Amino acid sequence: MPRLFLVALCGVAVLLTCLSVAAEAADRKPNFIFVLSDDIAQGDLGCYGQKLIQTPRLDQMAAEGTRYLQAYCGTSVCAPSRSSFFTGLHTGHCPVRGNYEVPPEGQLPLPDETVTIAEVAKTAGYATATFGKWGMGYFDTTGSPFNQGVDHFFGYNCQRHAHSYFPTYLYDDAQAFILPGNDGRTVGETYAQELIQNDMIRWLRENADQPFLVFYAITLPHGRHEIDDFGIYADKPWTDRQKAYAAQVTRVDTDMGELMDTLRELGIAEETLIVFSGDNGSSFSPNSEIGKRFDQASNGLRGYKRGMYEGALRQAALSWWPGTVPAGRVDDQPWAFWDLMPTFVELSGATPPDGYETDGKSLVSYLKGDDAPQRDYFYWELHRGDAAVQAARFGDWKAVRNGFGKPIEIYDLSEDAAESNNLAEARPDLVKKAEEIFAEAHRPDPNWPLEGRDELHKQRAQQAWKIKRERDRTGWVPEDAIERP
Ligand SMILES: [Ca+2]
Repeated sequence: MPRLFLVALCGVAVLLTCLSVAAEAADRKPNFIFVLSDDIAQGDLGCYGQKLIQTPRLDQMAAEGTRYLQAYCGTSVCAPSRSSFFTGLHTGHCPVRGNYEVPPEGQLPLPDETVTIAEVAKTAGYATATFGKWGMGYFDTTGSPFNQGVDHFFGYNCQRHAHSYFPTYLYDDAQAFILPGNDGRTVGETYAQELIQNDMIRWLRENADQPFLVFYAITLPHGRHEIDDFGIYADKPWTDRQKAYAAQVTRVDTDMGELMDTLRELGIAEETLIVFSGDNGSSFSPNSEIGKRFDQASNGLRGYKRGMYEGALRQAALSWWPGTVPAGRVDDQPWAFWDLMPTFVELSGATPPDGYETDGKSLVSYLKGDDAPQRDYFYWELHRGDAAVQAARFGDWKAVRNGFGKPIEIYDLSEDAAESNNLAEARPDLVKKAEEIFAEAHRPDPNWPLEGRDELHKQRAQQAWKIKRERDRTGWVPEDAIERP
């Protein structure tokens, strides 16, 4: 009897230990890492059909997680696309709706009252960090990462500064430090992505024992196509630009591999959701030097970066969360960047401030294998130099207006994902519906007028040109820049 009693007691002890481990795991709020690879497109990755560029680790991420065919970016250029993720708003509501450069460096800052995913994360006790390209305001403005909920930042503040992969300086938090051997104009000695990736991995290791939110805005493979090593492409019969492009994409792949390996090594892979995505469609016309070589448009979608057709808006997107996100799922339902804020709110149990309203829907059950949430419509606008363009998707209908006052085009995505057959003439009812959506979704903002915008945009373009000329002429670096620590 005593022996049996002892066995029973041991059994209870084991059960209690298991329960307490399970409770600890369940209590721990999941980590969220959003990786935004600048200008990467579906057609760049092996798991979407790319044949020449090697992406084994992202293909592995897709096999261990879910790959999306209709994941939509915020809009089809950098600053507003990332702002849409950061605010949970579509670009009819978002305070940033185009690329808008301001002196001495950086982009139009997020206003003080903007509610960001990082601020929401802080209220739920998360550590927060951003790596790579910020683009939402310089450090002395309301759009500084440190005014918007970010604990730690490492990388470039300004999008134009991020055009160089061998810049003269980077930032560790708000402190600029000099990179010797780089002139910011061509290939130099220190590859910025190397430092950024290393700092990201270092920070993860230091923060692995608490829940964290990471926004990893990788600048690759955006132009200029500069890299320190062509790697496996060195002997290909391609132009140097093509080799550099392929090597950049493979570099993103290698770095994602290191990220997954690190999470596994730290024992937190099963508590960490990674969403990997491009910020806008491919930059390349199918007839360009890179577009022709790598055939990124093989998915049959129309358009590319800066446009409103599906090729500009649908991203390469993967989710990975071992044990929670189904492995090997390939999903053909639509969602968009502004869904990631409410998704994170649900995952973290955070409470956004009173009055905050997202345009998105939580994707939590969808990530786990259910259907995508239903909604009335998706909406995009983009203020380019030449026009303010708009698009909406309602059901399988897609509406595009390539500039205010221009005619609305209508496509049926269920039969015509390539948007080749404009149904506007045959379906005035759908044109009217699109007009109503455009009117409802666009909240007027003095920075982003749809009408009478030409003079404003001319001034902005002149300002950006002046900033660039001045920076090029003086080799501008921040006054307080220090030697690399
Ligand atoms: Ca971009």
